[in-house]
Amino acid sequence: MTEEQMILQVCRVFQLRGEYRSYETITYGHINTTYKVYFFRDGEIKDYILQRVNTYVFRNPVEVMENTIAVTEYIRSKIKETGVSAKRSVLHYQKTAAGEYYTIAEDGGFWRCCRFIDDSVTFLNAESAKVMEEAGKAFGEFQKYLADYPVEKLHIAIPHFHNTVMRYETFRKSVEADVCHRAAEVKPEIDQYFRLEELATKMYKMQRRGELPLRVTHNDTKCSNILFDKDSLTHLSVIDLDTVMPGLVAFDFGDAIRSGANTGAEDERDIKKVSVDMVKYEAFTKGFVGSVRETLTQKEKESMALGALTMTVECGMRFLTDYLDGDKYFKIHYPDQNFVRARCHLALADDMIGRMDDMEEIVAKYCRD
Ligand code: GN1
Ligand code: MG
Repeated sequence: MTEEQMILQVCRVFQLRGEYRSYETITYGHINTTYKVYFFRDGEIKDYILQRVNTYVFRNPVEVMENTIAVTEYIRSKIKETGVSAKRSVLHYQKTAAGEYYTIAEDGGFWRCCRFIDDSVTFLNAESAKVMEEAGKAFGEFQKYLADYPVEKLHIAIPHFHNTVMRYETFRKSVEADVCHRAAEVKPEIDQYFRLEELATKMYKMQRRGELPLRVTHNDTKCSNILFDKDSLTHLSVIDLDTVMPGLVAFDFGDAIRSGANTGAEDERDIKKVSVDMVKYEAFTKGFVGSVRETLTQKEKESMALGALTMTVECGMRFLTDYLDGDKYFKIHYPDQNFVRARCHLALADDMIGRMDDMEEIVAKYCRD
């Protein structure tokens, strides 16, 4: 069966009606495989997003879907309470004839499907400060909508996801096992990650001591996980709810800065191009902190900038771990991409360390306003 036949078969399981036109592959995500499919119905094009969930990463995809639907519906009802239409602010997942939000296809794949939100766009890198401020609002509001969500009802999609201490343990094991014989050639980078260990595990240890509260967080707050209106660039919906779990608010703040405020690409080879864009940093802070500041404790406010550094080191170290393991986790588009990503994150972390005082001051400013 060709890829296209497979896709069409899955579309039919999700009861998509009309005349199938075409599909395209969306290459933004590093984990799941995503397609956009076009149908023609009632005189117009209807488009949908079809995803094959990565079951190597998500060992229990049924639970991931339960979380996703529960959170989606919770947010939908919160938005409706405000009297605003939720049509373009939350995803609408398709059901199979059996009433399920997923199907296991002939290829053994775990598939899900949702409507494409009309006139929406997403960005790999926040293209402007305006987009970053909107991104901040999107994740801040997401946090607010879920503030009273019953945490105990959430499945833990990936245990220890942002447990930086555990991530270091895994990294250490991969360095020792060195299954692909790559450790020698990347020794300087390995050493640098170990030098950052104390600083990068500080936040997790604060949480363990009970100094920072667990909240319902998104945990993967890349700019590409937000849909924006293509004309006004205002935020519409937060997407990719696979990792919604209890977490620290600084994880969500921090990962957005790691991904959205880097002056270079996530896999920038020329590390001279890598630094924190402080205009974008401030724009995101304004949007995010502006939405959540009333709910934050003093310690949480103080942990935001450290969250950016923590997420940068942790994510970079995960890329390096995967490089050492033989690129099993993150999708790569060229052979040493995980290594390049890891080296880029070291440069970004280094720049953040130099700017920590300014980063903290900017958060403090928006906490006061
Ligand atoms: C992955 O699925 P995607 O591409 O949004 C990863 C995140 C990383 C990110 C780095 C489940 O996110 O944790 O921060 O890549 N997701 C998972 O770009 O591991
Ligand atoms: Mg994801």
